[in-house]
Amino acid sequence: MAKLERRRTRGHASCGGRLLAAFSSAARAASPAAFLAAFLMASSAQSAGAGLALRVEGPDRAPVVDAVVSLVPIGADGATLPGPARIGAARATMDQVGLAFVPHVLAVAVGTVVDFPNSDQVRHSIYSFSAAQTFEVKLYRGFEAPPITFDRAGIVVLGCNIHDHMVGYVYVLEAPHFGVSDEAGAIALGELPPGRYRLELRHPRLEESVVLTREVEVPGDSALVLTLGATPPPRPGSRPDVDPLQSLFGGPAR
Ligand SMILES: [Cu+2]
Repeated sequence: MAKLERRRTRGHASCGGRLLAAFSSAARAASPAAFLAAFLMASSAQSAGAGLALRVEGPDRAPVVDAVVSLVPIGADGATLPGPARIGAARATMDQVGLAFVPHVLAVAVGTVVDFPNSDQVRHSIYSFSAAQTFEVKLYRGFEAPPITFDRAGIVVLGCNIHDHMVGYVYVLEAPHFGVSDEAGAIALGELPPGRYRLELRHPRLEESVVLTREVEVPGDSALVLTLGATPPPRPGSRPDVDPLQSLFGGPAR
């Protein structure tokens, strides 16, 4: 078990600029006691192979969904290396299904083109005020929205002007390896080149985008359990404030 370094960035609602720049300039938590419970512990199971299977869980060992984990290689001098652009993952989709963004949390590499289809029968009007990508697509259905290129690292918070409960997140990352934990808390990062990596974990419902970090060795650390010291609150909007049928037949009601 290792206590991990943790740093804070500004709140994600106003988080702008490049994440890495924000990280490097971010002061350490001013009040460590405030986050005494929010440190990350890890245990590793040794086995051969260069794959890395992660599981994110809370202090009660329950799986934690929506955690964003990224890995950046560490060079011989201890500095992190710029990650190569992801090959074959330059396009991603953030759908809208049942008055919710699907997936709730999307992680992409810088430069990824994201499509925003609307699979609902009702029209959505989506927007982001986040500095990393400010945009608005007014009322639309189906595939009417133009794709958006996310070319700045940062956290982009999505909303809908019609349905206030709708919230989604796009994490735009400069790391070459990353994933988002599923309902089982699992992230499969697949095969990684041997070496040391800086693992960073973020969660949209960890206060002020606390960034939890630790070092990982590949091969060696083939299966890691990342245990949060606090359980993130449940997803917002999991209980829509609008009945889909009411919205469908009554127009775009709130
Ligand atoms: Cu909507």
